[in-house]
Amino acid sequence: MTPDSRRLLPSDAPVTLIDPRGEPVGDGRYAAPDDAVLLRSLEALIVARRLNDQAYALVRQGRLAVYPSSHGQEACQVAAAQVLDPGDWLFPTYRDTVAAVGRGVDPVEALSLLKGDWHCGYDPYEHRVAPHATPLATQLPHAVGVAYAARLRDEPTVVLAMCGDGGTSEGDFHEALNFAAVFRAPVVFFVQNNEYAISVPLARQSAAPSLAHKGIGYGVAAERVDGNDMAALLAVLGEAVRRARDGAGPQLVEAHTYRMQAHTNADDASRYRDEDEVAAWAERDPITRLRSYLRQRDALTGEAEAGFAAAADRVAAHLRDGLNRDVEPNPEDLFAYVYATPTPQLREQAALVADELSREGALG
Ligand SMILES: Cc1ncc(C[n+]2csc(CCOP(=O)(O)OP(=O)(O)O)c2C)c(N)n1
Repeated sequence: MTPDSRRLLPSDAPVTLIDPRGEPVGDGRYAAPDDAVLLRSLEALIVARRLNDQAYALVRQGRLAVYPSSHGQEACQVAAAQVLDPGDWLFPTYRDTVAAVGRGVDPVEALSLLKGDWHCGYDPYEHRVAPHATPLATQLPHAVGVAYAARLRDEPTVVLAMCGDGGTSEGDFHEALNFAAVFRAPVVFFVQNNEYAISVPLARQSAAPSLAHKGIGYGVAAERVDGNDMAALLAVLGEAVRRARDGAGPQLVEAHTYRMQAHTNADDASRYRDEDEVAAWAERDPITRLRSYLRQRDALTGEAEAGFAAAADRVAAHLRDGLNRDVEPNPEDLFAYVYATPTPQLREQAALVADELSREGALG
C-alpha cells in the first residue's frame, strides 16, 4: 500500500474519545474539545432530544404529517451544525431537522414541509441550509455543485452534505464523490450509518468493510467515528471541515450510530429487529455519555442542567404553539416560487386559479 492510499483509508475502528460510561479514551490523532465547548453541545443535545420527542408527539396529535426522528442520533445532528462557519452550507435529509435548527432555522419553519405545507418552509439562503431532501442522495450532487462554485469564486465556503447508510447505495452518492474528488470541491460527505434503511439492515446494504471505505475508490479521504460520542464527532468532523477548507479536497466521514425509533410513524420496526438490539444501543446514548463525562470532571452543575432543561421546555412550547396554529394557505402561492420568471404555462394556470377563486368569492 502506498502512503497516498493509506492517507485515504479510514481507521480500522471508529474514532472514540469518550466511552459509553463517560470515561475518556486516548487517541493519538484527535483530542476532545474543552469542557466549555462540550457543555454547549450538551445543552444542544438536550434541546435536540426534546425537539425530536415533541415533534413525534405532534405527529400523533395530527399536527405533523410525518416525522423521521433523529432520537439517538442527536450527537451527529448537533456536531454537523457546530463544526460549520456561518458562511458554510448544510445539505440535510428528511431526518436532519435538528441539524438545520442547529444552524439557526426556526424549528417551526424547519417542520413546515413535514406538516404538509406547500414549500420547504424556510429560506435556504438565510442560514445557508438547503431544503431537506426526501429523494435519497439527490442533495449530494447539488452540494458538490455549491462547493465547486465556491472554489471557482475563491470563497472559503465548505459544504457539509448529509446522507444515511441507505443513501450510499444510490448512484448520486457515487457520482457526487467522483466529481468532488476530480474537481477538488470543498465538501464533507457525512454519512449517518444508523444500521437501517427502513427495514433493510446494513448487512443487506453493503459488503464493504465500512461505508467510509467507499471513499478510496474515488480518491476521497475518509474517517469513521463513533456517532454517539459528541467529543469524537466534533473532533473528526471539525478536522474534515478544516481540511476541506484548506484545499485538501472532499472528505468522507461515516458516523456509527443507531436509529432508536421506527423509520417514521408509518413504520413498525418490531417487524424487522429485536428489542435486545435496541436496548443494547440505549446503553450508548449520546446524552447520558456526555453528561457523565462532564460530571466526572466536575464541569456540570445542577444549575447548568436546570438551565438546559428550561431551554428544552421553551423549544417544545414554541413548537407546540407554531404547529398548533392553522395557516390559511393562499392557492395563488402555488405558482409564485416555481421559477424566478414564470413560464407562459404557469401564468396561464395561475390566471385560471385566480378566475376560479374570484368566482367562488362571487358565489359567496
Ligand atoms: C431515490 C429514493 N428511493 C427510495 C426512497 C424511499 N425511501 C425513503 S427513506 C428510505 C431509506 C433510507 O435509509 P437511509 O439512507 O439509511 O436513511 P435513514 O432513513 O436511515 O436516515 C427509502 C428507501 C426515497 N426516498 N428516494
